[in-house]
Amino acid sequence: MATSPNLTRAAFPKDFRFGAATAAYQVEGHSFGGAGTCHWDTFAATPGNVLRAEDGAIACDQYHRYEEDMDLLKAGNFDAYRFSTSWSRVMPEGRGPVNQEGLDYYDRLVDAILERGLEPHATIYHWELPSALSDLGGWTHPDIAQWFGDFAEIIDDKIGDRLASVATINEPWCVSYLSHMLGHHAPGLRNIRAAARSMHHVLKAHGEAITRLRARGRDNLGIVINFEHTQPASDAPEDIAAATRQDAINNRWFIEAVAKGQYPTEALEGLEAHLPNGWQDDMAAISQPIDWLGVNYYFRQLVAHDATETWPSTKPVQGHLATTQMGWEILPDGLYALLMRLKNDYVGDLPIMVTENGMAWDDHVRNGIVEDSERCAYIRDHMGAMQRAINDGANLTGFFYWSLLDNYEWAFGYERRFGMIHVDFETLKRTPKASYHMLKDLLARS
Ligand code: IFM
Repeated sequence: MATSPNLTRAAFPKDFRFGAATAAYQVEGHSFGGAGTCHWDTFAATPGNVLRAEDGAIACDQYHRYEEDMDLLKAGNFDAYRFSTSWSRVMPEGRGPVNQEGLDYYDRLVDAILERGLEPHATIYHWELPSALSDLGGWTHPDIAQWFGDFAEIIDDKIGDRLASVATINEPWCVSYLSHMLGHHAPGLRNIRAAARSMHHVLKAHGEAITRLRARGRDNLGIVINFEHTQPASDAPEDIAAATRQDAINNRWFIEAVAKGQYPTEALEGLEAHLPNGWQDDMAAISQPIDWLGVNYYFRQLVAHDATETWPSTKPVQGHLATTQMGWEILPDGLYALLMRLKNDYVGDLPIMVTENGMAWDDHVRNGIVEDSERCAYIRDHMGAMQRAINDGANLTGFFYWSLLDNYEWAFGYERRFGMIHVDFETLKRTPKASYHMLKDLLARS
């Protein structure tokens, strides 16, 4: 793999935007501003689900400190901020009454972004499903696409006229399969029927939101999908087949639905029996045109066949590559391969933004400094992969580092630090890390 030590802004197209990303529940502080409870509150309160049973009640307190955070972003020479809007903050019951205080927060946040000459990029749903909807079955409920469409319109009414881009959903695989089949995220189910339904309903919700926002004249609409670089753990035919199944479920299911209006055969073989009746009728709305695609990429995953498991009978295998604090194997070439695969097999010249890429590390502040050289190398190498993809014809228009701040890393609580800015979770003091300073230098305009 070629390393890219000397990349600067000038090595990217003129209009390429560099930003940093966060998500509402991970940074805002869910106990502030009249937010209702969400399924992450209840999931975290269940012993064993989340490290130290931590939740998002305070998080980084961005609800009160967003001005300071936007100042840091601006001072770092970034162009854009990617944030999400919390469903349970805006609609504490999920449907019906709006919490005006919660909605007004996003108004202030967007103004603060714009006042600094930055672009606001919003994601409507990044995982805090209101408990009232979760209690009704959440993403398995047949009406959730309509509920989500209503929420999307409320967000659009308030801030839609000022957004550089809007993503409907963040990481539909995590919303559905990770949360309903593997049980790692809220609501913590391990049920193939719930998984299949949520995998379809989350896409149906995406389609519903696109239909409604398009009808309002919006032309900056997309979805953010996460991908891994899936490889077989060996040359054995059963491991190759297992990797193909995992690729179909984790990588192809969502992009194939959005780009082609179909689901991959290798995934349907296990899931079709559990999809809602008439699912085929939804595929046209799911695959209606979007204006851009968001790509989240972090790691390579080796996969082996596991005969002791029910379908899809796969198991993850640890490879030999260097890993992050998450145990994720680092492979920048996987990002290059993904961007070229998306161009060649799915979206052609549709604009793509890398909406998340970054790494967790056990960072510490020493004498006021956080030396995160591993993260600096990770960022440079992944930027190098992006640049090579652009040179080879990928229409990549932006990159958002995940994350602006250390924050609530879901089932891992506050232990896993992805930020380019360190957060002391006792005092909430922000300390820019070496990676922030590296990016600041690299992004300085000459
Ligand atoms: O923190 C998450 C984020 O919420 C979604 N994408 C992956 C990140 C790191 O795990």
